[in-house]
Amino acid sequence: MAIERTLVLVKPNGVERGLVGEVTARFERRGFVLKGLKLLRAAPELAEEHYEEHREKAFFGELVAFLTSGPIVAMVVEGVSAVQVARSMMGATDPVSAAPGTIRGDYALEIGENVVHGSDSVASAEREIALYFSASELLP
Ligand code: DAT
Ligand code: MG
Repeated sequence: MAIERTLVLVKPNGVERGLVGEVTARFERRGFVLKGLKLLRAAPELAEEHYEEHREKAFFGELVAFLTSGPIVAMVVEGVSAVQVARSMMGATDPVSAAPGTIRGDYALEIGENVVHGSDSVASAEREIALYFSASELLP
C-alpha cells in the first residue's frame, strides 16, 4: 500500500468548459487528499519541458499550443497508488477508447483535447510536480 503523489492537470478545455469542480470532486471522493492546487497560464517553456518526451512527435507543436491556449488547473493529489489510480480514473489517452465512467470517457472525444493530464510513473510525478509547484506551495 504505497502512498504516492501525482500531478493532475485540468487542461484548458476542461477549465473553459467548467469541469474543474467535477474533476477535483472525483479525486476527493475517491479518497485522495489535495496537497497543492493552483490556477495558472502555462508558458510555452513550461509546456515544452512538461512534454519533453514527445518533442520529436508530429503533434508536439499542437500539444504545446493547446496546453498554453488558456488557463489550466494543476493539482497534486496524494493517496494509495495515486499514479496508477489517477490514470485509470482518467481513462485511455484517446477518448474514443476511454471507458464510460472515466473522465475522458465521460467528457472528451478528441485525443488532442482530452481534458486531463496524469503523471505516468512515480518518477514522472516527482519531475512534473516540481515543474508546477515550489516546495512551499505544497502541504507536507
Ligand atoms: P497521456 O496524456 O495519456 O499520458 P501521452 O503522454 O502519450 O498520453 O501524450 C500526451 C498528450 O499528447 C495526450 O494527452 C494527448 C496528446 N497526444 C498523444 N498522442 C497524440 C496523437 N496521436 N495526436 C494528437 N495528440 C496526441
Ligand atoms: Mg503522458
